[in-house]
Formats: sequence, structure tokens, C-alpha cells
Amino acid sequence: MKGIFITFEGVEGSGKTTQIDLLASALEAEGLQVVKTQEPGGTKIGAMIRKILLDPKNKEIGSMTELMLYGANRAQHIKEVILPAIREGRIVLCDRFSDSTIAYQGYGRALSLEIIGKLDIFATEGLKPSLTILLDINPEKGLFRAKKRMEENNSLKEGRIEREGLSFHKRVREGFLRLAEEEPDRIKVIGADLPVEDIHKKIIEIVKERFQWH
Ligand code: Z5A
Repeated sequence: MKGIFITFEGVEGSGKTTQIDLLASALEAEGLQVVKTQEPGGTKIGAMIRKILLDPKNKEIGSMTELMLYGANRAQHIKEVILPAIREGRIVLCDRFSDSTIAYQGYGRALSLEIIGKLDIFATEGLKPSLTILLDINPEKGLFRAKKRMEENNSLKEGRIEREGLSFHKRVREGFLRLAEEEPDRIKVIGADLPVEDIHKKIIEIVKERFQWH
């Protein structure tokens, strides 16, 4: 397994971070070199963009501005982190990528899928993940988990996007599922309602089969 790009997608609280950590540990235990990263964020510039995007005080951000900021974040992330890591033969595990833009800004905010697609080609330089794990869960459950985690960690109040109504998050979930129907080879859907260990085992099976890793 060399120079591979795997993304994790799903609604808020679907367990992406938990599963990325488990997969990274399993791969590292086999002596493989892994880079864990996330969007928005992933670089110093990305961390600044992330702050703008998720700050609940930034209520005036328009949908198109939001889309451009996710695009700017991705362009920097691709150039500075993802492409170099793949060229060096590392396995990149990324928490959210282009599919999140289609699901949130396309299906959630109803921006043109055509414009999103064109912008994404510029931002990604045409790079697509080799594999995407979509952790699928009812958004009510996902948001409940995410809120619980925030309370446990005593972390910041919920962000700008978590504050959207449930119908927004349902459209986002539908968007992800539609993408998985359109690209069944790349996007593998796993029910995120299962225990953490069961989901991890399924992910390991998929990764082993896809990349002939034994
Ligand atoms: N966004 C966008 O609009 N457009 C874009 O192009 C991109 C992103 C790239 C990023 O938020 C926001 O940006 C996101 C979409 C938008 N907003 N929303 N909504 P973020 O990075 O701050 O958060 P997130 O990506 O949505 O993830 P999260 O809340 O950190 O959740 P997670 O990583 O999927 O889950 P987790 O942290 O692994 O688990 C959450 C809790 O559930 C935790 O306490 C776990 O212990 C627990 N958990 C995990 N798995 C299980 C299972 N299987 N059973 C029970 N409990 C579990």
C-alpha cells in the first residue's frame, strides 16, 4: 500500500474522527506511513479559514462566500499536504473532502452542483480519493453524539453549521447517499449506528480488499 488517498464522510457526529484514529493505528502497526488530516483545516492557512467558517458569530457569511472558502482551504491543503504526502508514498486519511462540499453546499444550501464541480476541479487539481468511507447515520443521532462530546470536552459552543435546522442536515445526508449511489466503487457506505469496533472491522475489510493489504 503506497501513496493512497482515503477520505471519510458523513453528517456531524457520525464517528469519522474515531474511525480515522483506529484505522491509522492499525496501518501504523503494520509499519505503514500515515498522514491524518481534515477539512476545513489541514494547514496553517486552513486553520485560519476553519475559524472563519465555523465561528457562530459569522452569521453574515453568504453561501457563495462559504463555498469559496471551502475551495480555498482545499486548494492550499492539496498543494501543501495531500499531494506531497501521496508522492512520498504515504497513506492520507482525510476527515471530509469534496463530497462534503457537494452534500453541505450543494444539497444543504442548494448551490449549483455544476458550479461546485467546476470549482472543485480547480481546488483539487483533479485529484479524487481512491476510496471514501461514508459513515451513515440519522442526523438526529449524529448531532446528539456531537453535542454530548462537546459537553464532555467542555469545548466551544456548537458551530455555525451545527446550528442549522434538522431539515438541513437531512438534506445533507440524502446528498451523501445520492453520491454513494452514483459512485458505488469509490464510496462505501457503512451504518454508523453499530458499535465502534464493528465499524472498524468493516473498514479494515474494505481497505484490505481494495488495496490487497494483508
Ligand atoms: N463542511 C462543509 O460544509 N463543506 C465542506 O466542504 C467541508 C466541511 C469540508 C466541519 O465540522 C464542518 O464543516 C461540518 C461540515 C462543514 N459541519 N457540520 N455539521 P467539524 O470538523 O468541526 O466536525 P465534523 O467533521 O462534523 O465531525 P465531528 O463532529 O468531529 O464528528 P465525527 O468526527 O464524525 O465523530 P467523532 O468525533 O468520531 O464522534 C462523535 C462522538 O460520538 C464522540 O463522543 C465519539 O466517542 C462518539 N462515537 C463515535 N462513534 C460512535 C459509535 N459507533 N457509537 C457510539 N458513539 C460513537
